[in-house]
Amino acid sequence: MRIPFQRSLLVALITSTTLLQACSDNSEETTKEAAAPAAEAPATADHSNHMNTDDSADKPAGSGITRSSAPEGAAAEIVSPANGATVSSPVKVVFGLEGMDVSPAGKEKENSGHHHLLIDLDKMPDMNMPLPANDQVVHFGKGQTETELELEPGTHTLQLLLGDYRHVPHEPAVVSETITITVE
Ligand SMILES: [Cu+2]
Repeated sequence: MRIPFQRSLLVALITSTTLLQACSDNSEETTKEAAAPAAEAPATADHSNHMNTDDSADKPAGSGITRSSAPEGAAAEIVSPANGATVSSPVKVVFGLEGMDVSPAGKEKENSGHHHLLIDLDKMPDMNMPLPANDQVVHFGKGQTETELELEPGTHTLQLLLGDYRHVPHEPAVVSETITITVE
């Protein structure tokens, strides 16, 4: 009369381990392409192909991730340009990070992460999964601390969001304030 409870627990464990591995595989792929965010799209597509036996599990897999913890007082800041500045394109953006170290994606290291620049992004991405890579969420997975941005004339918002070695934001999220700049 014993219920095979342990077996179902085992299955659940194996399933979640497999999903986690799938996600870290993806992180490694994106790491290599980190300097060229556009190239990350195929990697993302690969990821879903990978998982096509289990598509419905995509979301639970994301929310099952344990976020790396950020130490108290950790802060990201856009050092330059200043909030409200009028600049010309290309815009040099300098990233600042306090209380943590910048380290490249793909390598696990405590209290560290790499920068992501959120450009004209209205809604924060899901913090419980690896950040997407697109024109508005730019990864600096090599551990870069500045960039040159081509921006159209007009006003733009910029914000930094730190991600861990898997491109997952920390808990609590290390984000800068949003700055608004005008490009001439
Ligand atoms: Cu990233």
